[in-house]
Amino acid sequence: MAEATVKSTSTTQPTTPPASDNPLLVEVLEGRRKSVARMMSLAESTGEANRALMAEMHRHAGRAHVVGLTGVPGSGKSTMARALTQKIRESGRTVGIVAIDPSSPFSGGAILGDRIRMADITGDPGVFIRSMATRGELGGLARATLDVADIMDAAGYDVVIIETVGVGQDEVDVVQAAHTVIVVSAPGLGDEVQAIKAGVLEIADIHVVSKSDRPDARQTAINLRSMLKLGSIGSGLSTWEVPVVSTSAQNSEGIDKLVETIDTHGRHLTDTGEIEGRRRKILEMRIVKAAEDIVRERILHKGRDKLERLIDRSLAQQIDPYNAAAVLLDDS
Ligand SMILES: Nc1nc2c(ncn2[C@@H]2O[C@H](COP(=O)(O)OP(=O)(O)OP(=O)(O)O)[C@@H](O)[C@H]2O)c(=O)[nH]1
Ligand SMILES: [Mg+2]
Repeated sequence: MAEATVKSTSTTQPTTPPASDNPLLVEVLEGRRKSVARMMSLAESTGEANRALMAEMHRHAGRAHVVGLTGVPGSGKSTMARALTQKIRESGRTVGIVAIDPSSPFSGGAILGDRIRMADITGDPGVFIRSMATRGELGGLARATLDVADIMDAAGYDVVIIETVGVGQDEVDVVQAAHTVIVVSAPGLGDEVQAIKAGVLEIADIHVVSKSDRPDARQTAINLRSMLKLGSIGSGLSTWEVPVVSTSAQNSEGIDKLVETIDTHGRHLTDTGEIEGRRRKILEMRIVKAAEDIVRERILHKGRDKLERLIDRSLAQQIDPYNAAAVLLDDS
């Protein structure tokens, strides 16, 4: 793909960090696609050198409107991300999409039909798409995904969409690192699937019923609205009234309304000052996750010998796992 740059049109003004003397970061800040991709690969690996680079990069993020998109597999998230991106691009804003999703059509390994459907945004220099490979160490994946979102932000993309299946605490944490959380419900899902989602329904700032071209979509919207009314889902403290928006990405219906609702929510956060509380929550989660990564790296790599000795002692019943953990963390 041709080298292209993007320019932020965002209006929020964070304090300007000092210019970087890291050539890769300078190019990322200029929005050069190849450098953005290279930095994302670095974000996916761990290690102290990369951590220092990510730390510097992080100081340049904070302008983008980050939108989380979650919902069970097959609920229509990727299709919706694409439709949203097209609509947002019409307003001149640029979009980054990061997906934790092995089966995502963003991965490039998707079936032909998906490739064709994605083609309309993949050639657009104002759009950057990155799929995160699911790997063993989920904690690391969550951190890397948020770093990748930050890189898009630092590179000047105005809106960053994070797509993730909302199963597992890490994935829920990732999507909650967004300013605006969208929970996608497809019509006709059974109770079983709804139960899996129970914890996820309440993190929504916006509920979306996807595939509204299907006859059972109306009932799904009615169910969600009644759950919201009864207060069985929905977050307590905000003055934001969680809306239910029906969309058909296939027929391009409701997408305008959804973009409008996302923008309204963004303004609501700034106008009410709720954005501050949200930023604190996001930072708390990220600091804790970064600390977990550091500790895991220390004890599994550098402290390996000490860990092995403690396992030996535990096996010989000379120490219990709790005291072993305390010993392990001591000066590790
Ligand atoms: N009828 C209809 N089908 C849709 C619509 N949007 C998506 N689909 C179909 O639903 C299926 C899943 O769509 P995806 O966008 O891949 O869903 P996803 O949530 O990203 O799926 P995973 O990434 O596997 O979790 C595909 O076969 C789509 O063609 C829609 O608006 N209407
Ligand atoms: Mg997907």
